Order: sequence, then structure tokens, then C-alpha cells
Amino acid sequence: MKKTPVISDVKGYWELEANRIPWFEPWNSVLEWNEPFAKWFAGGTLNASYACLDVHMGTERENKVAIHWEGEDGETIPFTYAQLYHEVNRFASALKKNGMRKSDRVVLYLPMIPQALIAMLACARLGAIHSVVFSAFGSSALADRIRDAKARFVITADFGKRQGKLIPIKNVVDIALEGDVFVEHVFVIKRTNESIVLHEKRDLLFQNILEAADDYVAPEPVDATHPLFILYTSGTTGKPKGIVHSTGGYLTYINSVFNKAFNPQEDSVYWCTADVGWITGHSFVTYAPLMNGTTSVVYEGGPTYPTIDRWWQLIEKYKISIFYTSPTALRMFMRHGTETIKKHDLSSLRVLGSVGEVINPEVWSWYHEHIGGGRCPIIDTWWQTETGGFMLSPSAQNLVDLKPGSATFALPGIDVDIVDAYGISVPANTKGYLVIKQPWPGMLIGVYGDPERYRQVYWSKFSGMYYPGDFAIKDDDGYFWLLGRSDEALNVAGHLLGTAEIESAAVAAFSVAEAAVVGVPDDIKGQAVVLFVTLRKGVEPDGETKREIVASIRHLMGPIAKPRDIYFVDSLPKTRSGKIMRRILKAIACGEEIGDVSTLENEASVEEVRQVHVAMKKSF
Ligand code: 6R9
Repeated sequence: MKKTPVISDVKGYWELEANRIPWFEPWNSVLEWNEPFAKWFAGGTLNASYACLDVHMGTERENKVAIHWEGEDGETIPFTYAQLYHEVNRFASALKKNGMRKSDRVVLYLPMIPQALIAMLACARLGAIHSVVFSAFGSSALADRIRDAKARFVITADFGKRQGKLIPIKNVVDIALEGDVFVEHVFVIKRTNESIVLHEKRDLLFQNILEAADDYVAPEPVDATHPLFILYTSGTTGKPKGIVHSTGGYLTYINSVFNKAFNPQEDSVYWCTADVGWITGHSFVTYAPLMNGTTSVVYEGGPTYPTIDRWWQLIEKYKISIFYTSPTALRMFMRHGTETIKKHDLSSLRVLGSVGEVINPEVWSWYHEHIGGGRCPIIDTWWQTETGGFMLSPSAQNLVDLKPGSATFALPGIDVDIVDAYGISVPANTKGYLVIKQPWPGMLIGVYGDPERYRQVYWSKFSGMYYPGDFAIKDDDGYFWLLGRSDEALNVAGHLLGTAEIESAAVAAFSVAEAAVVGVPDDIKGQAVVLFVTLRKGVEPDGETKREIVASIRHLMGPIAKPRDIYFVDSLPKTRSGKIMRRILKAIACGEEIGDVSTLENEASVEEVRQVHVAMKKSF
């Protein structure tokens, strides 16, 4: 059986990978490791905007399309590498002339318009540190992040566009900045003719300041350890953490794993459906594809507007060959059946990727068959905001035998293990905590302004190991299977169960589209399994369906995982990045207060779940 090659000289390997991106000055040492603080390639200097754009100038890629941008209503704008280079230079010049300097923190609150990528690259060109905040977050989430990052500038737009509606995002910035004294300028990109309120002196219309911009700004050389960006991640509880990524280590890493995992070719057309507000949008919409000179599609709208086949239209139209999305989106499409998919020619697809949550074997097989036509490998990438890029993933360059639902092996140079509560490696087929045993170039360099929190959250649970907070199991062949977050685990009658295992068993029942499992206190078993499900179109939420689901779980997991209660709901509460918020379901199932829901996509679903729960309780 083919396995990922083991790298014996890990530092030598990363040095080779670092040489694939452009440097101004070479580094003094590959790694200075003072646990838990890593300095990769210290002394080396580079610039992220240069690595994404300037390197392609004067080459054949100059006139190659970097981005096919498409809006919800079908508006399209292609940018060649030369055009993108020009736009980024002018944008950076305008920012510079208005005071932006190296190391300034700049909050970007932008919809998925070309300027979102342009603004990131323009900040990077000046050595300023961007912090992108997802543009569907509300004003208090935005205010927290602006304050925590001590941002000097905010870049925003007048409106976002979603499901045919205009979203007044500049307005949200105004509310977030009430009483703020630190932000000097808000740069506003105007994309509609609608009027907006402009605060004198503070707010600058970007189109106006662009008039005085130069066509070229020299890229600021920064040390490899200079922060490229801060990205806030909420985790399951508590105030969001400002995850800081370096420039040299981060770019080296994402460039390396992007090539390994997806194996892009010169003529590939790549589409990652993530928003720039998430790490996937940073690493695999903006930086890695551009460093590679890849042609990407960037799409502003949602997956089902104006029609359910919007995504398949785009794949057909642009002849997309590498498609990267989330299990959440796939499960939503599964629910709607395959009729609309069949109408489109998806034969350009060559590689399919998945990220964000466990891809249940059922969903994997559906993706493989109905989207990939049975011929495309599914590259299931396990990673986190904190890891910068993929950690566990098959490689399309050197493909191993795939197993539906497994992220296969660690990528070369990555040392991953599964340990018990004492940090001891567990044998095959034993559930445990996933850990990373060696530093890697893409690792976060800290939590902004809080080194102690960085140490405590990631490096204190097990001595000398990075703790990501996920459960996993390794099978007899050494394949990794992710089992969900360890902070959401269930302990039923002394058996530790991962949410993902039971959810996959539930989704294996034909009727089920999506499933979420939580543990609730139980007098006898310690915890009991409670299951929330959404059903496929046309399936009745009746006793027959319940019996089918229970049978599937008993069959695949054994009687230990049999749910005590099953609730049928129309939708599950999810974060805006598509992760199911089990914490909320658990609170509802236990009759507790729900707490902070500021990162929720659809608050209505919380209320709906609660009502179904109350109604079902009464009927028992
Ligand atoms: C990239 C991203 C990180 C958490 C991670 C894990 C879950 C991500 C996964 C996966 C199983 C995969 N996760 N990819 N679980 N299989 N392929 O999603 O970053 O938003 O920080 O979330 O997401 O639980 O710990 P982030």
C-alpha cells in the first residue's frame, strides 16, 4: 500500500520548499525553536505582494488570467496578472499617501469583491498587517476585533450583495466605531450609487484618493518573521483569539502544501468557494494560488442564488479543474437531489477538495460520484486557522489509495500522532487526541498581544506537543480519521464517542441530509446521545424515518451510540463558516442558556430547534 514518504531531514526539506518562493535576502537559520515560539527563516527578507505578483511580471504569466471575478447577478471581471499587479500597486500607493506604514494594523471589512484580495495584497506590499473580518459579522464582533488589533485603518465598501439584496456594510463599520479614537481613516470603496454617510476627515472615498496614486510602489522587504496578518478565530468559547501568521514561514508552507495537495498545472482553473474572511480564503483564495500563477475563480454570491445550480453553472462556464469546498455545502446540495447537477457538463473537473468539517463517508461518495463523475480524487484537507495550511491530506501529486471519509496521512514534513490523556501514543484503532509533534513553517507565531494565551491554549495540554483540539483515530493501515472536536466529545457509559462518528452513521441513513449529535446528562450512562437531523427533500419526519436512522447507527456504531432522542429540524445552527454549533444544540437539549451567538449564520434556526425540542418534549 502506497504511503506518504517519510522525510528524514525535516529542516532540509523545509529549506528546499522555502527556495520555491522569492526572497530578497537569504535567512540565517531555518528554525530557531524556543518552545512554543518558533522563528522560521529568520534574517531572510521577502514581500508577500512581490511573491504573488511581481515575480510573474515579464514572464508568460503576465497576460494570464489571475482572477475571474463573478458577481451574483452574472457580472464578470477578469484580471490578468499584469492588471492585478497594476491595481495592487495603485491601491498600495493610495494607502501609503494617506499614512499607512509598515506594521500598522488594518482591518478589512469587505465583501468578496476583487478589492478584497487587492487590499490584502496592497497592505502586504507596504508591510502593514491586515486583519480581515468576515463581512457578515455584526458591529460588536467587528468592534471587538478592531479594538483588539489596535487598528489604525479600516478598509470597507458601501454595500455587499447577497441573495439579490444590498447589505449596508459601511453602516456596520460606523456603529462599530462609535466612541473609537484609535482608527484614523476608514477607506470606503463605493460600488453602488446608493448614498451613504461619510464622517468628515475620518472617511475617505477610495475612488477619490486613487486619482493621486502612483503606478508603482516598491514592495517593502520584511523579515520572514514579520506578521503578514492577524485573523480572529472564535473557538468554541471565550473572546476571539487573534491568530498571527508570519510572512516567510507561512508563505513557504502554503505554497508547498497547495502544490502537494492539488497539483495545479499551468492550465488549471481553480475555484475555492471560501470567503476571504476565513483562513481558507487567506491561504487558498489569495496567497497560494497567486504565488503559483494559477487562474482562479472568485465568486461573490451564495451557492443557491438565484438558482440551486449556480455553482455548477460556474464550473461549466469556466471549465474549472480544481474545486475546493466544504462538506456543509455538499450536504446542502445532497438534500436537493442530483437533477440540476446532471444538467451541467462538469467534465473539466480533475481534483476535488474538502475542508472545514469531517466529510462523512456518505457525503464523500456522493461528491465523488455526482460532482467528480467517479474520476476525481477527493482531497480531504484537515487543518486549522492556526496551522496556516493543510496538515493531513492526500496529495494529488503522489496519490495514495483513498478511503471515503479519511483525510489519509500527514503531508511530508509534518509529524502528527494520536495520544491518550497522558500524552502517550495510542495503538491503532484507538481514539485519542490529535497532536503535532514538531514545529512546521505554517504554524501561528502567536495570539496577538497575548503570548500566555498562546502557550496555554496550544502548548500546555501535552508537554512538547501542539494541541489542535480534535479527536482522531488511526486505522490498521495508518490512515487518520477525524472524529470531531475534543471539546464536543461524548462519554456514554464510559465510552468516549466523537460527534463525527455518530453523525456519519446517521447520515448513512438515506433519509438524512445533515446530522448533529450532542451529549446530555443521563442518570445511568453519564451522558446520553441526542441527535438533531435535517431530512432530504420529500422525506417524512415520522416513526418510520426514526427507525431507519436508529438502525443505521446501531449497524455502523453498535447499540452504545443509539440516540436517546431524535429531533427533526429544518436547519441546524451553524457558524458563518459553516460549522455546526453543537454548543448551542447542547444548551437547548439541556435547557440551559445559549450564550454568545454573534458568529451564527442563522439565528432563526436556534429558535426553531428550541421550539421543536419543546414540542417533542411535550409529546413524550
Ligand atoms: C480550515 C479550517 C478548524 C477546525 C479543525 C477541525 C475542523 C477542518 C477538517 C476538519 C475534519 C477536515 N476541520 N477541516 N475536521 N476534517 N478536513 O476549517 O479552519 O475554521 O480554524 O477550523 O475545523 O475541527 O480543528 P478553522
